[in-house]
Amino acid sequence: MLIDRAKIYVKGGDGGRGCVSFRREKFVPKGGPDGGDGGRGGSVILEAAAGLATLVDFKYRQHLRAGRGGHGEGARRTGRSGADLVVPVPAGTVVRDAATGRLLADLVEPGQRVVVARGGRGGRGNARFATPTHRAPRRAEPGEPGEERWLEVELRLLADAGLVGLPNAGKSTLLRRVSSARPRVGAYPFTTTDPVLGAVELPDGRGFVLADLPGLIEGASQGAGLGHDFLRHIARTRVLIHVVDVAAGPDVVERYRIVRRELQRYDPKLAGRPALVALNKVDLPEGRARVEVARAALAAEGVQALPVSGATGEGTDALLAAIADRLEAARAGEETLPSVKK
Ligand SMILES: Nc1nc2c(ncn2[C@@H]2O[C@H](COP(=O)(O)OP(=O)(O)OP(=O)(O)O)[C@@H](O)[C@H]2O)c(=O)[nH]1
Ligand SMILES: [Mg+2]
Repeated sequence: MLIDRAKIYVKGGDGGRGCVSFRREKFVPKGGPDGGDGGRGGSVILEAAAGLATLVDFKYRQHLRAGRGGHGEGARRTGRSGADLVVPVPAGTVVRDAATGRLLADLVEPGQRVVVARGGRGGRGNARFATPTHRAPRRAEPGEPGEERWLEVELRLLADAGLVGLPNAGKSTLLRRVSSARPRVGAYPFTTTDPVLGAVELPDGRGFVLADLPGLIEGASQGAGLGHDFLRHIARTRVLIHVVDVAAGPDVVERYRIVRRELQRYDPKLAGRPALVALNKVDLPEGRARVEVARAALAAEGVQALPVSGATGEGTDALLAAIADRLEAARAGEETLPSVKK
């Protein structure tokens, strides 16, 4: 199961204590102060890493602490710096301060980093407090404590294209057909509860990541069905593929509209995202009979619809090529990923 949310505690290392010390050398009876500074504490850093797909590690490791700074020593020796703790997270991780909800980072590309808890500064040793009138200070500072806080981390899918549609429309069957992903298929609604990603490769060498998403029902934007949990995930897909079961009844276009309306209610920007309709289950005679009417009606609205069957594979090559074309066009027209919505 995809665990895509976690709450974690992070604490930077405390700074080391400054040292109180006086020089003691042969032939130098009254040595001056030579206590060194404490070392600084390490910071906790989250770094997006390729190859990670979930936040499940945080279930077992909820408290993350960086190393503390070493204490200062005599002969003006500064304490050792505490080690930073670099924690790999999947690309697509959004990081918030749990107390305020403030967005701290949106780690999109592998290698991107954010310091989530700074280490404390080391305290100054007594060597730093010497003045002409006060030559033998016995004063040194304690180290500064490291920053600490609770974070909320959330993983958003970074799929190129997402399969959306009512429950049972055949989204998972389609993903199984066109990729090596193995989402569960069932003859009942809400078989899919967590998104599943599949890598799709076309004969012409093009490829993209396709996400199978949980079914969406009327009222989803208000939380019905799997509601927001589902909708959060499509925030970043570049192209939406509406999977409509043409065999389920004559109101094919209406079934597409229900889903489109919910997407729009959730986030008006989604309505403007490139979309295609897959008229699915054309292997069934009652389905095939409705294809042309539905196609014409959608074409009149400027929506491209293609007949497919996830069960037999009919039409899937043309669908994948159409998705790849749309992706190319979308990529060319956008510099950065669509922004995040909470
Ligand atoms: N005849 C036929 N049946 C299909 C086709 N695609 C899916 N089915 C059947 O439709 C039912 C639902 O398929 P799923 O792929 O689980 O549908 P889904 O859209 O992923 O459903 P949820 O995860 O519940 O939203 C299953 O019984 C499938 O076997 C198709 O192209 N033709
Ligand atoms: Mg499914």
